[in-house]
Amino acid sequence: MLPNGTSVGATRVTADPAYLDFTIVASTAQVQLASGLCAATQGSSSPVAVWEYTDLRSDVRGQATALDRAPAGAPIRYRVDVANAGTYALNSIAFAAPPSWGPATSWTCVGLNGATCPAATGTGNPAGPLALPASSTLRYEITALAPNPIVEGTVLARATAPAWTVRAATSVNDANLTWAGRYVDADGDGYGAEPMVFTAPGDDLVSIGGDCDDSDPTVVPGTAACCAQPTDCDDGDPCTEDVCTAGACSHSPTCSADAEPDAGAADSDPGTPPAEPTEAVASSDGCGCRVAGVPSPASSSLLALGLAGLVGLARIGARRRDGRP
Ligand SMILES: [Ca+2]
Ligand SMILES: [Ca+2]
Repeated sequence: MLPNGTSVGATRVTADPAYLDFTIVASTAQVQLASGLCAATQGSSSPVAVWEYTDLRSDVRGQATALDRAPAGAPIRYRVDVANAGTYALNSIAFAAPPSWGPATSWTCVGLNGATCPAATGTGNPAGPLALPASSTLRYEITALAPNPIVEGTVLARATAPAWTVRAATSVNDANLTWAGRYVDADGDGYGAEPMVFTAPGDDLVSIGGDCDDSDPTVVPGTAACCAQPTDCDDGDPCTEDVCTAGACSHSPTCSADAEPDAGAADSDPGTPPAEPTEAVASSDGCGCRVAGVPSPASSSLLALGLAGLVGLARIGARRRDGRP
């Protein structure tokens, strides 16, 4: 509160560093620097020539933290704290923290230690200018969608004090977050679980996926328990086809074994003979198919040999009945 007849003027001097030049007109005045030191007193009505000035030191610090990992296209969150760690209240703090891969979708803001958010919530990228009392913090929690398909990305959170302040060495204008596509490897076998996630760096991340069981380090891609290709599924049976689908092996006969036709079922086309069932059979040269009830080529040959033998025996018997040797 100023007594009657007192006025205070301030002029910004654009030197390097810039400073504020105060002029005080008062019958009784005491000029006290923000540092707390008394600069001058005046007991008359003459203006106080204030030739001393103090640097307006600022110490704005930004910090960025990733909060989520998510597959392509899913929401992820990151937190950005903007703190005024200095001893003066500051306004006009420039602020932005946009994702490089696309705009944020929404944000929330909480004021800590006396700070007041410009708004509690918002859409898109949050932005300054911000006003912060000394030793206070604004905490933003920002939501964006992970890129789809996943690409590498960055978040540059930048909080900059007004240009007429002198930045303290402890100021942190820029806080960077880097994001990339990685797989989470929970069992430490070097292979991560699918799907790939968009994530900040972490010790449990790897660049190779495909782990069918990320709780068991003995299950890794390239084995029958976690196949990557059909050769991982070889069961040694030449009459089955080995298939790898989504990390799991299956084995199907190389010939389809259709069920016998239902005797009670009506034939929709009497002129068409019912399909003959087939089955897989092993042969010396691999695996083949034959129609059920019809001898395979191999068994037909054996039958022919057997019939030939029977004919030979009949002829021998006939000769004996004739008295011939
Ligand atoms: Ca693993
Ligand atoms: Ca595993």
